Amino acid sequence: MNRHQDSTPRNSKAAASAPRAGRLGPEKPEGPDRHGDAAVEEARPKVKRPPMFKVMMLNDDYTPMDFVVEVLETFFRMDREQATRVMLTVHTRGKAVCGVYPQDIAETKAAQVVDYAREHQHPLMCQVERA
Ligand code: TYC
Repeated sequence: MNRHQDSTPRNSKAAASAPRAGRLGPEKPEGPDRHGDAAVEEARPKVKRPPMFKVMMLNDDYTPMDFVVEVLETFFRMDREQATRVMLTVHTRGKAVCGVYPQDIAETKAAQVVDYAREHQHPLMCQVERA
């Protein structure tokens, strides 16, 4: 029998709460985390959020404003208004954050933007910085 034919629910509530004899002996009915007289600590799940990275867009004197707006809409899922605001921030202040992502996604986005700009002969640049 393969696992698709097996009708036993593997992660069902019933299976999860069924009494079972573990390393510390069978559960006694005196409370959810007590095994006899031993207080047992809940295992803490070892999950951490990944470090985040900002994709920054840099100003230059040559890339057309409407091209930058199109890039922000396409690669960073901004609407026209948001994209225009971010483009103008880059234009006036030199750089601005386009998005914050885990490192591999931030680096892929930055590379995609630069490749796309080069395909259109624009010098637009992005940087990735630890958030
Ligand atoms: N400074 C550019 C211009 O005047 C516009 C521009 C905005 C370029 C943002 C790059 O990341 C940029 N055409």
